[in-house]
Amino acid sequence: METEFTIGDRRLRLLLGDITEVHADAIVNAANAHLAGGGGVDGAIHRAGGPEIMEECRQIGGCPTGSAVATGAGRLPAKAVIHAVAPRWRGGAAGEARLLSDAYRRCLQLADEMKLASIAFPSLGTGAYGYPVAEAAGIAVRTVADHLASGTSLRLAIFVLFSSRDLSVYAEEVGRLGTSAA
Ligand code: AR6
Repeated sequence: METEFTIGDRRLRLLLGDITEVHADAIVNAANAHLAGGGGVDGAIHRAGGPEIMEECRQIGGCPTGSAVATGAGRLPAKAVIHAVAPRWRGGAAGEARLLSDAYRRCLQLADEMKLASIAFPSLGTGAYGYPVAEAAGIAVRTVADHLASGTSLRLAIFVLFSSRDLSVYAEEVGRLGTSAA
């Protein structure tokens, strides 16, 4: 299932599926600050991409919450994996919203620095880190849409959602932008 919207001459796509199977220049990982691997998206990306991604993560050593770092993509159909660290949900008064939007923004900046044309995001923070999906989706969609509207190398951003419920929550947030469905 797939829905696409246009923002100027850029595209924002919502997709139900497994991010490791998505073809995009950059695939974003929902990592932790130690870049140590784990479950969820992180486990899936390292399993599918092979050990060289973890080797690069070890050399980088870590990444602060609210930021992101790039590595190669191993066997994945991408040029880069961007490892983003979302905040753990602590009730909402611990700066979570800012840290989550910073994590998305850093991914987008890194993609621009690498002059990439497409990027695929999972729903950062809303699995093991417990960020409520309705709130996270609003931040994710607005941050990415703002970036697509502001002079970027990116032509396409994809949100890869892992459940139809998450997909409909993200679709509702995209609907609020007032963009046109393509
Ligand atoms: N493709 C797309 N989305 C997925 C996939 C997949 N293959 N697998 C899970 N999801 P999470 P977080 C969804 O827990 O909350 C790890 O252990 C999932 O259903 O992967 O940022 C790390 O090492 C959920 O909607 O990331 C960290 O320690 C979303 O992806 C910690 O979890 C994010 O869930 C990060 O937690």
